[in-house]
Amino acid sequence: MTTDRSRLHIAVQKSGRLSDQSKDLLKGAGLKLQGGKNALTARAENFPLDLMFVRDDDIPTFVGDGVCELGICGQNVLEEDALGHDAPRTETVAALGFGRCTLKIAAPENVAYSTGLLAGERIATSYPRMLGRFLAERGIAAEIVTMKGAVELAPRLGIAKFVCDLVSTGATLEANGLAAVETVFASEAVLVRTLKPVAPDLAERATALLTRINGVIATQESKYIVLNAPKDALIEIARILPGADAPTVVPLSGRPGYYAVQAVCQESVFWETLEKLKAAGASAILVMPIEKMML
Ligand code: PRT
Ligand code: ZN
Repeated sequence: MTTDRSRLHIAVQKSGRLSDQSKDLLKGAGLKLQGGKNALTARAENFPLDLMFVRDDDIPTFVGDGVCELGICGQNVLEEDALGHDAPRTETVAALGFGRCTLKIAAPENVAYSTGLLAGERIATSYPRMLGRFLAERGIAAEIVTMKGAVELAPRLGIAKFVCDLVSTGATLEANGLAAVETVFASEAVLVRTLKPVAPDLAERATALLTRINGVIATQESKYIVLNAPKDALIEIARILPGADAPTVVPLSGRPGYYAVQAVCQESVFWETLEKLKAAGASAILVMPIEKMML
């Protein structure tokens, strides 16, 4: 693949668990994407950015080598790659809040597990470097069996006694008679950028894109809250509002001693939060989504 050096390139997973949300994030940042379903690349019409669709395992290499200035992939894939290099090749610039999973060691359900049981056993995994580090840090000598996929089948096939695999719901482990016993690494999808030099104008565009993406991420969690409250409740209400800087407080006309409070909350607003606000004296509480935000 040759690349046009007058445009930015972002490596995203071609087809898999991160693909749709990666593209949605870029669309949410205002990019109009061209390119068919099976294309290897897609062009943003309204921004100097090309998407390159690759396997998730290749994304650290594409970004590390500087073929793509940016990339979206799981921290699990990045960490496994980083452990194979002497120096960092990519920099994480935003955690994206999707693709959450945990690399866990699992044992057959009928095993009364303790960490010491791993010693001398075989453990099947697609993440040999992270598992190796986990074992070395605990001084455990076990044999790592590297498998590309279907790791959960290893105990049944007699390949290994334990497995070390990604878990999200836990259904796969359960279906294979396995139970998680150790946590090796917690992961989510992240946006990374290359540590290779980037032309100043492209670096500037990358920073502009990052600002937009951070705005999208902030917007996903954030809510705009409006409520009415008596004067003596204002301090307590400001304390309860999650992740809000100084709220705007405006007197209500025709209701002496009462104020309208408006605030952007940058953390989740739960029903529990509303109940607390009500108990503190707030009424007519409205919670609204925020469409765009630039911090
Ligand atoms: O073709 P390509 O190489 O690009 O895709 P892939 O098949 O290697 O990756 P894919 O699409 O399965 O996962 C991409 C990324 O999603 C991973 O690198 C993780 O960062 C993230 N992710 C989040 C997961 C999971 N959750 C996950 N549950 N990746 C894999 N799994 C697998 C796991 O390996 C196990 O087989 O799902 C199964 C367990 O799921 P539960 O829900 O049964 O626990
Ligand atoms: Zn993969």
